Amino acid sequence: MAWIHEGRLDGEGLRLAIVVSRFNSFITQRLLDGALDCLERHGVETDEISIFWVPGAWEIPPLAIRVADTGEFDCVICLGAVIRGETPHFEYVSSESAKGVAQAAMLSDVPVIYGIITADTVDQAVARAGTKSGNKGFDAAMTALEMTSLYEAVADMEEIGVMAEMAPEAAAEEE
Ligand code: INI
Repeated sequence: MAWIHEGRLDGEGLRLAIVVSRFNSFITQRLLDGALDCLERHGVETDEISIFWVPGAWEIPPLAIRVADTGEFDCVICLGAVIRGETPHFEYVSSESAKGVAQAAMLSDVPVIYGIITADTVDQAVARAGTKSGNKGFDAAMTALEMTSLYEAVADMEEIGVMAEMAPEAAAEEE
């Protein structure tokens, strides 16, 4: 039979960071509210959550990786809103912020979650920030809980594996 590994949605005892951008804050504030609602409903203590405001989505990845590297947090959630305008600026900001968060996630020891909305219109962005299409901040926070628990499960496996190599009796006790 296969071993199934699934993340738990239990935030008790977790310390979380949220990096959120001020640009389009009428949307990002709603994403932040959704994320906080999710975390608090799942047992994360309010004073275990740190919020870092940055100017725009472009600035999210460089700060997110630094926050992750402090070792102070179990997970970093990135929230932003990039809305298409009349110029190609949208393409640069949306693709670089997505690539940057992906890179931060690959390089960090803790999960770095992508909760940046990219929308063609303000209506589309509003729909994803707590109206017709749910709240992408809430969704990002759910993903954060799930991934944090999976990272912990894998770290526990690695620890038991290392112990097994060093002292088989100690590993057996741990299990
Ligand atoms: N930043 C956003 O977060 N969303 C946008 O829609 C946006 N647009 O379209 O310009 C945006 N630009 C600012 C950018 O993120 C940087 O803050 C700025 O270029 C300074 O580095």
